[in-house]
Amino acid sequence: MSRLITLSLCVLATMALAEARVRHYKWDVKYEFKSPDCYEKLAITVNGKTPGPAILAQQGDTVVVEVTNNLGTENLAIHWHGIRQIGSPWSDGTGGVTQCPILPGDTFTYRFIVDRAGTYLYHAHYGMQRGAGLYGSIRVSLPDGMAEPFPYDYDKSIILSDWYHNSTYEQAVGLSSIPFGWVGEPQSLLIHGKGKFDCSKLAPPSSDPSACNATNPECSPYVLTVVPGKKYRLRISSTATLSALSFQIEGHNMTIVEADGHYVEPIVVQNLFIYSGETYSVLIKIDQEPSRNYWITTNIVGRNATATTPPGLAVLNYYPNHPKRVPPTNPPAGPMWNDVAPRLAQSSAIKARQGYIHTPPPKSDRVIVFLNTQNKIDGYYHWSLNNVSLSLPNTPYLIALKENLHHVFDQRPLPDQLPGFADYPIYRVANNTNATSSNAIYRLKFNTTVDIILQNANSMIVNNSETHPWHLHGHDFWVLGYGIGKFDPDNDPKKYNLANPIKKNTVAVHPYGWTALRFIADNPGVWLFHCHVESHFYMGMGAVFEEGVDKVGKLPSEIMGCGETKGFKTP
Ligand SMILES: *[C@@H]1O[C@H](CO)[C@@H](O)[C@H](O)[C@H]1NC(C)=O
Ligand SMILES: *[C@@H]1O[C@H](CO)[C@@H](O)[C@H](O)[C@H]1NC(C)=O
Ligand SMILES: *[C@@H]1O[C@H](CO)[C@@H](O)[C@H](O)[C@H]1NC(C)=O
Ligand SMILES: *[C@@H]1O[C@H](CO)[C@@H](O)[C@H](O)[C@H]1NC(C)=O
Ligand SMILES: *[C@@H]1O[C@H](CO)[C@@H](O)[C@H](O)[C@H]1NC(C)=O
Ligand SMILES: *[C@@H]1O[C@H](CO)[C@@H](O)[C@H](O)[C@H]1NC(C)=O
Ligand SMILES: *[C@@H]1O[C@H](CO)[C@@H](O)[C@H](O)[C@H]1NC(C)=O
Ligand SMILES: *[C@@H]1O[C@H](CO)[C@@H](O)[C@H](O)[C@H]1NC(C)=O
Ligand SMILES: *[C@@H]1O[C@H](CO)[C@@H](O)[C@H](O)[C@H]1NC(C)=O
Ligand SMILES: [Cu+2]
Repeated sequence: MSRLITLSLCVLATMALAEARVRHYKWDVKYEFKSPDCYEKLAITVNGKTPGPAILAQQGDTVVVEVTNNLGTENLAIHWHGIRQIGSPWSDGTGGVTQCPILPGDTFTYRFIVDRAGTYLYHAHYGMQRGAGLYGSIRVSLPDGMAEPFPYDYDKSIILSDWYHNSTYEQAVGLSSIPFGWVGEPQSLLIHGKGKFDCSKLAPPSSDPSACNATNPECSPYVLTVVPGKKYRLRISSTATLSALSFQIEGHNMTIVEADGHYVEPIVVQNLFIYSGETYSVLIKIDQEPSRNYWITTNIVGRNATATTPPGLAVLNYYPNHPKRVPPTNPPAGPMWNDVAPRLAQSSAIKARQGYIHTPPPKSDRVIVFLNTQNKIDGYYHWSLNNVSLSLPNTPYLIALKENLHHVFDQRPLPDQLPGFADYPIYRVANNTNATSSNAIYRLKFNTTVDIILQNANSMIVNNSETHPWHLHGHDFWVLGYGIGKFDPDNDPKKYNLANPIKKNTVAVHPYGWTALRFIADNPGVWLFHCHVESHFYMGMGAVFEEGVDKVGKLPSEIMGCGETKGFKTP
């Protein structure tokens, strides 16, 4: 159970005189031995759990989370994914960008307003910690008296993730070594923190039955008990470190109605494709033969994990059947992992719901084309945007910019387009794969409209281009369009959807494809924009945007204490 204390009730001076509450949480973050897929290893828990406790709040509430770092020897920062942090950019929880990390033994208080109803996430944002299990859901309900545009009887959250047996340290060391040590495919997929690894695959001593115990209740499958005849809203989200996923419920179609906190014009699907950092709500009707249970499955798409990672399995339990009763069928096979077309089609089909359309400005003030490439720097593998791989400075950008510490990062502007982009060969391994590393940032003119074109390319492996889910902090963006091939700056913008584009905070760029986004730089602060694949971001796949930092209020001294800000922290 989460320790939720409603601290105070206060009346907000809004026109409607709505009641806004403070939702106060106290979190103890530590390492514990856990067996989410039957294999015992260290996991980061929040109040003893992974996934951590759900944050439940109502639109307009203030969420206060007092985080104590009991990891012992490791720093910590927690990001509130999808919450824009309007007026509280120092609470974004991005280590190196908006705050110094929380030191072992310290307590840090995040305080922010959840200004829009919807489905969001939280997760660690320091090093590769998310992969150790620190994640959970944030569910923001509508104000009293307001109703969703779709009826349902029950509301449930399911978080999907992938799971590795190696520690995030073993992974990080491999990624930053010569020779390069790739993390490989995950050992398991977890549905709401539960998976099943085949212990018989292990050699001694790991095969010790106490270290991998198939009957450990911690790895019994996740069971969703449902009542026949009812309609369920399932809030599906992914915190996967690497895997792009598809999600299915045997015998049941799903109607997508929400994406990243925005209503979707309903579409019916059999496979929900979901990329790390995305959240969706789907509606399902409990209308099938009621005398049995059904499989809930998730599979890896976009990478060939057929020999390495079994599908994730959970059970849709039709009440009053026994929840442990195994469905009488084999789990249905997922979609073909290497078939990009249905994924691109689903991405393109997600549009804003009629009646809830917020149209984008018809034109942008600036267009940034980000060529996504895999590169080498001094023999080490990296990922880059326009040939620049992001490295974070010791002093977080928000503090450096607000306190005018100009020497702590490279002040030179970065290119809005790679010189020679038009001739760049996106379908093959580039001749010279060397890139540069930089901590320089993009400075956006406040309140201007910015377009981002994500351009995918071949990696350093022949005939390979990966799927990258891109996440923007501090904003939602409109998704204007997708395409396969090289973006054509003269003709492709004519095909943008300006009529009913969905707003999101995370979006995929498909293999060899491009994705066009638009947002308004109207949230004073410093915001990370990055690939949500944990290892890709670790290898530099990101950029930083500054906008209106002069309008940011006084920074709390609790975010200081590292780099050049050591003396700034008042005891
Ligand atoms: C774990 O990491 C080591 C290197 O640190 C590597 O040799 C091994 O293959 C990895 N294990 C798995 C299961 O990927
Ligand atoms: C495996 O887990 C079961 C259920 O908790 C327990 O009874 C059994 O003793 C465990 N086996 C070993 C070898 O630890
Ligand atoms: C799901 O949708 C497919 C395609 O539209 C349809 O053929 C099928 O009958 C539907 N299944 C159920 C259970 O409604
Ligand atoms: C995927 O991997 C499996 C097992 O390693 C292999 O047999 C298969 O050929 C691969 N598929 C493709 C399309 O490369
Ligand atoms: C790429 O980097 C490597 C290692 O730093 C260096 O040896 C090589 O000359 C570089 N190649 C080019 C074309 O600059
Ligand atoms: C890159 O390599 C390809 C194939 O080896 C060659 O055809 C092409 O001329 C090279 N391009 C440049 C710019 O060096
Ligand atoms: C990327 O940067 C490296 C190092 O500065 C340079 O040698 C290379 O030509 C650049 N590549 C492109 C495609 O601009
Ligand atoms: C932002 O720009 C819009 C449209 O140009 C304008 O209406 C609005 O007042 C501006 N807001 C701020 C804070 O400058
Ligand atoms: C890469 O793809 C091209 C075009 O489909 C094909 O001709 C070539 O043989 C492939 N190369 C490898 C190494 O698979
Ligand atoms: Cu990526």
